[in-house]
Amino acid sequence: MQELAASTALDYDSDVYKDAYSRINAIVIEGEMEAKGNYTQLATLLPDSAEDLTQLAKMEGRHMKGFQACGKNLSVTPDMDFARDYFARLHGNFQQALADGDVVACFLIQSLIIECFAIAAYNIYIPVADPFARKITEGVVKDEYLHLNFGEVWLREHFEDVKERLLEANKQNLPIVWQMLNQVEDDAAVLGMGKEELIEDFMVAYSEALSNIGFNAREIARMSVHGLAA
Ligand code: Y39
Ligand code: FE
Ligand code: FE
Ligand code: FE
Repeated sequence: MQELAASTALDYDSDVYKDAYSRINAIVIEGEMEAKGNYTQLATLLPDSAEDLTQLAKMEGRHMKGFQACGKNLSVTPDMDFARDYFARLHGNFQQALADGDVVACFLIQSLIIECFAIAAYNIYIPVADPFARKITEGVVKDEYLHLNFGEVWLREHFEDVKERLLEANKQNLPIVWQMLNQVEDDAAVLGMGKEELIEDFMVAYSEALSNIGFNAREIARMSVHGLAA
């Protein structure tokens, strides 16, 4: 019921809403575009999974187009310069991992951290989205669970070999997500998305993923605490 109250109170046509949307929509478009690039590049490191990864990349490209349509539908111009800066650190870390041939860090950054961020953001957005964007986002979030699952399966299959590297990469990248969340807290609130709900949804998805990969409860707690050091 809370969602209903929030969504009826939102004025999708107001300048305040559109201004916040110009940044959040841009972040999502940029994120989808980078996700497409990340899976395409990851395919070059993993010939055995190249076909699957190329399929994921195609899905990300479709997501990007869907969210571009959401902005157009509200007559909003996405602030892509803001969005590029927003993703710069994760982008840099992914590119570094790629250059190092560090598949584990690549998976952690894209398939665990970024996918969980997307899942949290889209789940929290759906109940407060305009009807056009809601339909698009409902379709997209289903795909994001598949992407997260792909990373989980790969990492689980190599768990003993990748465990230490995952711990390090988590420590390096999880704090960045919290900083990113803090950065758009006010814009998200204008769209009816609460920061605490976002954090909760992220942590549920992220800890479930870590558990599926093979970490125990204490390890997951320790990894989560590193995120709080933001
Ligand atoms: O795998 C994917 O499709 C991920 C790229 C997309 C990330 C989207 C990030 C959304 C953050 C929105 C922040 C709202 C508070
Ligand atoms: Fe409710
Ligand atoms: Fe996506
Ligand atoms: Fe994805």
